[in-house]
Amino acid sequence: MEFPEIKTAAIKDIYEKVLSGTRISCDEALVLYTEAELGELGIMASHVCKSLNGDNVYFNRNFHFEPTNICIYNCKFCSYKRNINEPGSWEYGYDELQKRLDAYKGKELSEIHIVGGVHPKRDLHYYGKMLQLVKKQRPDIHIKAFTAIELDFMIRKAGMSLEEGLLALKDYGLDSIPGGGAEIFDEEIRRQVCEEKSSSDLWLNIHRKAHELGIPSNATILYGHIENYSHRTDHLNRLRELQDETGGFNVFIPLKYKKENNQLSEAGEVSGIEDLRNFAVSRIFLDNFPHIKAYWPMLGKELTRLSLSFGVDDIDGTIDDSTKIYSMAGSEDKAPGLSSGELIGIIKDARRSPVERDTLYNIIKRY
Ligand code: V47
Ligand code: SF4
Repeated sequence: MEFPEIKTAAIKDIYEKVLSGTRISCDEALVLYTEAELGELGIMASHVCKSLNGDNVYFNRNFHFEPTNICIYNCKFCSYKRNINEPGSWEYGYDELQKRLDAYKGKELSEIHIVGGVHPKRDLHYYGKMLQLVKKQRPDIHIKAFTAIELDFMIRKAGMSLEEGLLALKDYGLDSIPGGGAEIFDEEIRRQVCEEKSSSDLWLNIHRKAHELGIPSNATILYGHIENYSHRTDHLNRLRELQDETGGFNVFIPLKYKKENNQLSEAGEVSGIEDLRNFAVSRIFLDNFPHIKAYWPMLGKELTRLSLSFGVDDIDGTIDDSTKIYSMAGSEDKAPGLSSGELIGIIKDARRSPVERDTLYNIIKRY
């Protein structure tokens, strides 16, 4: 087949593979990162995206509950972490959770996302009771909670094995695991940006075990700091291999590094073009991930709109002023919240079909 609009032979070969549904290699992903024009990436990524999801772009109705920003770790990219009693630290317990749930009484909602710092004094049972509280009040909503890093600590603190801990949390009400804590799997870069954090192998093992026990999960990458394209490709490859093994990942979420108020600020932030490039290569490479999510509180509304032409089919949820991870790192939205009407507007602007979903991508309503 001739592709007159495509410049180089290497890209033409990859283009043919992508159009015929053939998996690309790590070397080919590197070629895409380094040589492909943005337009070429958009065409390939949209092809993969539409072959998996048609015109659908998903969103959900959710809110975030962040129990604490007190954390035993010191990731260099983190703007959020505080020590116990440090100004700006917070701890929200059962009463605050109850208040948040009360505020949603009678309102449409399909998910609560619970994530926070690794508090030195809290174990699995403390958090398990939070899950119980949510399930008691709202048995209808899905609980997506705790990154692999939080899980590792709270399970060890409770003196349990990984399997015992995950099963206990499932009993308490855990439905799925969010994608945070993956950061960057390359051991040398991970050492430089978050040395103390659970290792890459441990992150992957926790997700593997969760999948085996019937707990689905999400995956992320933190990109745009000191890593290079090979590190990103290696990260994607480790995820693709695990997904081949278990099939338990729902969605991949590239998280753009934001530079305010943290120790990596000198790395700066990558451009919007780089964000689009990264969405597209991720979509093309991760052929076994059903969905790619643009997390709008981090990207802003304009880039989120554009990402829909670069392989993205999910723009997360209404969130409702409830996450501080990005606002503290310099995102333009200080109190993130978009109504479902605004989310639908963003999707329609890209001439795609808005679909409200639950956490597992079951369709709730088409607009
Ligand atoms: O692991 C921390 C990231 C993650 C910064 O699963 C930063 O649906 C950018 O994982 N700049 C936690 N990113 C959030 C997360 C997440 C978010 C939305 C949806 C889902 C999901 C998961 O936030 C951390 C880290 O990678 N992060 N600091 C920063 N300065
Ligand atoms: Fe703690 Fe998470 Fe911040 Fe790392 S990114 S310091 S684990 S809150």
